[in-house]
Amino acid sequence: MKNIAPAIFPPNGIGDTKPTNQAVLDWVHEIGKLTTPENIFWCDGSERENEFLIAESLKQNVLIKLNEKKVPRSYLHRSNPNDVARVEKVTFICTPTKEEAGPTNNWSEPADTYSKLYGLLNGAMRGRTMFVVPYIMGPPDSPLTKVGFEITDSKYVVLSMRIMTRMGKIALERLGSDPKAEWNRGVHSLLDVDPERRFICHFPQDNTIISVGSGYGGNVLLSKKCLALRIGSYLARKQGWMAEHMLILGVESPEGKKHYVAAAFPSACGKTNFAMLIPPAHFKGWKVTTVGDDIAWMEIRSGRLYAVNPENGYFGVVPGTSYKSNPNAMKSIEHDTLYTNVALTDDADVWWEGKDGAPPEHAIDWRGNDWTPDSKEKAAHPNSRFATPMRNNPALDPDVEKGEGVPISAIIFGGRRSDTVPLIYEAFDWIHGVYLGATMASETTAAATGAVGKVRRDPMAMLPFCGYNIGDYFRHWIDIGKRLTNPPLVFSVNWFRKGANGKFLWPGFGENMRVLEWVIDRCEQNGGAVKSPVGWLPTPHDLDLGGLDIDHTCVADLLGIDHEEWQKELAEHKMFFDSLGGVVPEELHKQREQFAARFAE
Ligand code: GTP
Ligand code: SPV
Ligand code: MN
Repeated sequence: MKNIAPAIFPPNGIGDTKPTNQAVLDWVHEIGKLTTPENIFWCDGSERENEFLIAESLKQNVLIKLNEKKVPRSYLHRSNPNDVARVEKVTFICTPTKEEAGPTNNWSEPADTYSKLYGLLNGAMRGRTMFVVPYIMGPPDSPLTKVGFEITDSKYVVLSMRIMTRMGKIALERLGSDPKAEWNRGVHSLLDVDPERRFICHFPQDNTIISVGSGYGGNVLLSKKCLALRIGSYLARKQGWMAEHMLILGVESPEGKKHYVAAAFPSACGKTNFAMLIPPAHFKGWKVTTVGDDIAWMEIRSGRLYAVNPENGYFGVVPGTSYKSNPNAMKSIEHDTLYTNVALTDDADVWWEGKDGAPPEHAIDWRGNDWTPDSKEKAAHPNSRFATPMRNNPALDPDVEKGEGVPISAIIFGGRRSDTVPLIYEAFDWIHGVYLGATMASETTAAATGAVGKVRRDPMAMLPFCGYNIGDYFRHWIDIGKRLTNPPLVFSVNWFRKGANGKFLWPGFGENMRVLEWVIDRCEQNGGAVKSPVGWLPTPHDLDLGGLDIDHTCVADLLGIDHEEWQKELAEHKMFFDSLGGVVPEELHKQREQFAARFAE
């Protein structure tokens, strides 16, 4: 196997912060014996360590230094062109029985899978450095916070984990020396980045993740989709909380009244953008702040849902990000940012499709080839990403570190739907809301490999991330509702409905404030709505469209319920439930019948 990640040799005082916990030491020893690295590098998260790793990464061309004036302390990484997104078909949930993984997950038998993966890992780090990355997910004083360790042979992973998690000493201190303490074991090796030898496997019953053969984002930053969502959702059900693919935002009215809202949109469907929304000029005095942009961990306190963001940074979609669409994201990624698969300009700046201003006359594209505006290929990969510390965000919510989390007033589900689904509507109650989440669908995006633009059901935006049987997951949502005396209101949104001309009907981005305001009005019990078969629907007068240049017919189309389209939609809900083979709770079947009956009225 070609050594694509040669060892590095730190000076004294770097890479030697060993944990005291014997269980961790034993596990690192075991993986070391298996993978036979040149040396072991124990990360502590310090500035000095980071500088050393960056310098070594520059030497090995893992990173390219960007223009210090234009994007200070920022770097570009190019992944292997065969390795640019999550790969769902090689992502496995390895529970003891297939039934526990359920109908929506790839399942493989744990013992067989361990032995297959150990076979692949055998000698895999020869000539490489094995990094041990301790991290925590969650604010330091939250009861939900989890400790994880990721072993990796990728410097890019270490540098990314430092941005995306609270990494280093903080985790060693939190774990302490109790060998029975709960912590997640993550093993990652690039191997030779061969798609044929790429597997992302989760063993929820062992709190273990093994990922091989990839160097890309959600496949290898094991804190994120693997721990915070797949293993997280499994633990959450067992322990009575929720791990969801949701952004969390705060919204404060001019009168100073503040609400928090969580929203589940599938990958590349607008979470980061919504979480960083800047209200248009018409909404003077309104303020939106970000708690999280991708993942929410929620628990019940005094009958309400409270949410924390387990992450410490944003791993966001780059293309389309501009001062027009998302100024807060632009400010966040102007410095101290690790870019992956964007284009490099001749003055060592970064460029992507949709960035402000004219395209450069010449650039190096994400593959490392010459690019000009006449090139047929895209300069930046559609799933190119930034990793940036959340503290770069000018709109970061002041309570982001609060251990108890923030109280959630509303939950929003939303997908990418060209037709059928209106801009916004509200569920009649919690169980109806669970049904909206369970049946949501979205056109697929570049965030995962495979076809783009195909409508698929993606319950609660968790299809690729639920670490156990989806039927039990629906049941968990229903049970949580029973424990809530003050449940959040539940809404459905669709920023992506298209008109007859094939163009988006809704301007989106900052203008989504108009929809958000209606959500807040509903939470305050003063927003107008009409009862429709799908749920509470605003009329055009209930939405504040002041100062927005949009025609009346567009608004009518955005809020329209087309009975024919909905007949088809309801038939697809049934097909989806049927395809799950009997795991769907009876309450949800009943919701579907009531849905259909309301249309028949
Ligand atoms: P993941 O990081 O993959 O989970 O994605 P995400 O859900 O955070 O999506 P993100 O906010 O990065 O947006 C993905 C794409 O959708 C980008 O190309 C955005 O420009 C586009 N987008 C986001 N919000 C809107 C919107 O309100 N309207 C339209 N038309 N496009 C949007
Ligand atoms: C997603 O696909 O939902 C992401 C990007 O947030 S990744 O971390 O690659 O999963
Ligand atoms: Mn995501």
